[in-house]
Amino acid sequence: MTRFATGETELYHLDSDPHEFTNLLALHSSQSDEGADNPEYKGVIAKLSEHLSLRQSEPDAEGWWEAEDLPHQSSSDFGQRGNFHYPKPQAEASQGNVVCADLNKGAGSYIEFVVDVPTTGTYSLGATLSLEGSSTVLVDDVRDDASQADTGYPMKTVGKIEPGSDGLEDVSIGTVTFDQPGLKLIRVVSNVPKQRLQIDRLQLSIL
Ligand SMILES: [Ca+2]
Repeated sequence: MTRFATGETELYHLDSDPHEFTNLLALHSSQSDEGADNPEYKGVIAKLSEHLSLRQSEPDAEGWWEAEDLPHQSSSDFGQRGNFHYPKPQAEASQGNVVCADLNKGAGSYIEFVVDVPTTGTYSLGATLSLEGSSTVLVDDVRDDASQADTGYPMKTVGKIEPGSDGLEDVSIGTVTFDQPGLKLIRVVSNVPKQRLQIDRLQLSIL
């Protein structure tokens, strides 16, 4: 089962459909406005929902979110397989963990995070991370639009970041103005064919 930050739920039978081609809830949606209400799957959805750890985190007093606590996904979740992301313990990291993303499906591969921004305004965006190649950071409101998951979807560019020292470092990415509160995507797009990105935390400070 997959539940998106926007609330949509998908269900796949991984034994018979390992590549997740057939969303069982969509298959039966003609019988019900809400696929998840289909009696055939209601029990399994209720059971799997108990295991979901997704929650919307709050930033600390200085506007830092731990990357590992935020909903995140890499471009591999949609279409081409070949990118991977996973939480990874790291002694020097804030809260002892980073999100590690192996972006190896070419330039345009990305890792993105969802943050809940309650206040409109202009913010400076920063991060603690390490990267192996040049990357561009984009933001957008979370929209109910499947094409938003596509590489090349038009989003606001906040800035470009370049590899520095070997370890984690604090980088200032740029400024961004949010005209409305709510869920925002922060997407880090690789500009090189292959690299490993490690993201410890993200910061939005209102200017
Ligand atoms: Ca962290």
